[in-house]
Amino acid sequence: MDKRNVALITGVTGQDGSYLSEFLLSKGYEVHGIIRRSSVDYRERIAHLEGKPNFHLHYADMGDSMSLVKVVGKVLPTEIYNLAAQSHVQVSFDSPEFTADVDATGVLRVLEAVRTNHLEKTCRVYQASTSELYGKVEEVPQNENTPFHPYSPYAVAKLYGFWIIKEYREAYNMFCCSGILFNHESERRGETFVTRKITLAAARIAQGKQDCLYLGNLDSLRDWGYAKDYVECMWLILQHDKPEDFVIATGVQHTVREFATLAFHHAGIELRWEGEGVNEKGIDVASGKTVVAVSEDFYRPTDVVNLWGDPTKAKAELGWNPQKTTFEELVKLMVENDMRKVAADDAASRVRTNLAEYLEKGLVK
Ligand code: NAP
Ligand code: F7E
Repeated sequence: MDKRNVALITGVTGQDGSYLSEFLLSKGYEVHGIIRRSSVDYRERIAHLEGKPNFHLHYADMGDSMSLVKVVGKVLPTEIYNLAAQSHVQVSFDSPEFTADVDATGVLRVLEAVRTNHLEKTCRVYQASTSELYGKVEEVPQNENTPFHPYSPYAVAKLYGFWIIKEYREAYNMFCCSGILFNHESERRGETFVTRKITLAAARIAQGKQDCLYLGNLDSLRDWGYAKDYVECMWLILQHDKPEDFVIATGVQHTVREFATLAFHHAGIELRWEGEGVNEKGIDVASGKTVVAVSEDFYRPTDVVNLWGDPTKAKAELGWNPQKTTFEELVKLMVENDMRKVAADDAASRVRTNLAEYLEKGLVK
């Protein structure tokens, strides 16, 4: 049995990769991450980790098998966390082929890199699966036995990832598992996902730097948790005595409208909702101004509207607490973070200002 604790994280620069790196370093792991070449050399979410003795980065790409085989052979990981993905559902409608290559075939490439290096017996693999597999839901709430009904190119690609992990577990007796994670958010969430888009806009509107926030489907229901709590579960899944798949969720559901109402409240703006569908508006009770409006630009060709996870198995078998950070605490911490960021108005936030203007005009989804 290999007693070393060496983790390889794909997607290390993402929201989850950055929290997972911190978590594994605190547990004494040697942590390796793969990065892809970018014209910008600043990796905001992991900048504070770069240069630490147990933290190492390697160039590779999920679309390039040889690069993955080489990194796995060099690092000889005892655990791989496959988090890399084109993770934006809306973008998967614009770039479906790229999404399939990275999110579906990419998983196969990681598994084959393990086999090519003969690490099947010593290296455990975690796959970042998703509640999007339930898609056009066939049951509410969703658990490990709920049938899948993927409803976007992203979800279809992730379904391949889920099944190829299961196949390699059975065919080659590998310890590989999927965490079926419901939406999880944080101060580090990408700025075009709905929660962060809302908290950033609420902070900007409260500070007079933006007039209105445009959103799509306000009725969409999500089970939102805190990313920092969820990365612990990824690790617990790989420490379990047998390789199994787990639903990771809070067990609590809210609409996009509820998230926005609470976020604006924490930014000091009380909202009143008027109208329906594309004509619905969120009005600032104090000023009477419309600060939230609906734009069809943010409607999806097919939208997943009723996600609600049942974390009973993770609670019972992994001892994980799904309510460590509540919905109310999550929204508050995200808004407080963005209030500080917007107020700082440094060079970095000026770049974000441009993005916020793009978001406001519906140019970036
Ligand atoms: P994220 O912030 O979008 O991060 C995605 C990561 O994947 C980034 O590090 C990105 O690198 C990397 N990546 C993308 N394409 C790549 C490629 N071709 N080669 C190498 N790296 C590539 O996503 P996240 O929110 O942390 O989510 C982590 C994983 O969990 C993803 O697989 C996502 O699909 C899945 N998931 C997320 C949620 C959620 O609510 N957050 C829920 C369920 C499942 P760059 O920085 O270079 O772009
Ligand atoms: O959308 C609605 C939108 O983009 C949530 C990824 O991490 O979680 C994430 O995917 C809901 C959808 O996340 C806007 O139509 C309304 O119904 O924040 P989102 P997502 O699509 O749920 C899953 C679990 C993953 O696996 C993914 O990687 O909000 N919505 N108005 C909007 N969404 C966006 N982005 N922007 C809007 O203006």
